[in-house]
Amino acid sequence: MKIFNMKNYIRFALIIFGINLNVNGYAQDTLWINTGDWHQSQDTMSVLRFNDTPVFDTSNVALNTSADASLFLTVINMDTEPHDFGVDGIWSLGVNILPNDTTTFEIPPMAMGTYRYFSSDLRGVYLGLSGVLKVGLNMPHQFHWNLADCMPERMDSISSGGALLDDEPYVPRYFSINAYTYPHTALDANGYVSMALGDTCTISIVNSGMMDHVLHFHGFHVEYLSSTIQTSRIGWSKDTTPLLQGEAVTLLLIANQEGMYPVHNHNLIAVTNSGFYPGGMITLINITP
Ligand SMILES: [Cu+2]
Repeated sequence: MKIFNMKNYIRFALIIFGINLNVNGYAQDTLWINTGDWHQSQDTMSVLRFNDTPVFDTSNVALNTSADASLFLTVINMDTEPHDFGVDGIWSLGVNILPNDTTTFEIPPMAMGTYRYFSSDLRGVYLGLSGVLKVGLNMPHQFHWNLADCMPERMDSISSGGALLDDEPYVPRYFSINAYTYPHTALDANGYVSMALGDTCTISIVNSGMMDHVLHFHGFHVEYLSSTIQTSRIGWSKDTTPLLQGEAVTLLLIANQEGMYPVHNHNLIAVTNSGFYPGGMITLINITP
């Protein structure tokens, strides 16, 4: 039996509390795959989330690691079905995490930027197992927007073990940022950008949806620091950022003026909740003196 020395004990304690620790050139983190309900307008959907505790939270947790170290990730599957796991464009493992089982694997060091981590199986894709992985972002102010589009009929069918229902056209009814839809996006401390004049932040965006999305910034131009798909945009300064399906980008925002400014999806359907405007993918940038 292995002797449990103090260093291991501290490391173990930190893992239990979901704290990301960098010891001896590598980092560790733990994700729980939790099941729960997601309430939107008149719909309640059974969904899956990656959380940093065994308690269901409506938003997938954002992972944060440094650029020069491996990340040892432990995933605990509380779902009734097995799930795979991968990071877009970087690595896809033959990982299969059985129900009520735990798997630990290594994500090798990656370049600075934002990446998507996710499960690619049907339940994972449609019920919400997709999150933001931030690598080497050192800005004191950091925000993230995990974009999703949701069609309750398909989700209900998959959730109950049924077919994908892809004979019918894909008509999502909800469009969310970190699983919040406007006006509730203002309650999301990870997504609602609140800073003082002169501050600078990064915004890590992942498109976890089944369609492309385009975000329009009012008041600011943002600079592309990274992209997993449209790499030719790195260094561009734009007020409109298209995100292809599955894409992850890092934007730099400099708060060079005061006031409250909206950021919204340029597709008018995506700024509705169940067909009613305004809703969906709208959030705010609030810059105080
Ligand atoms: Cu606009």
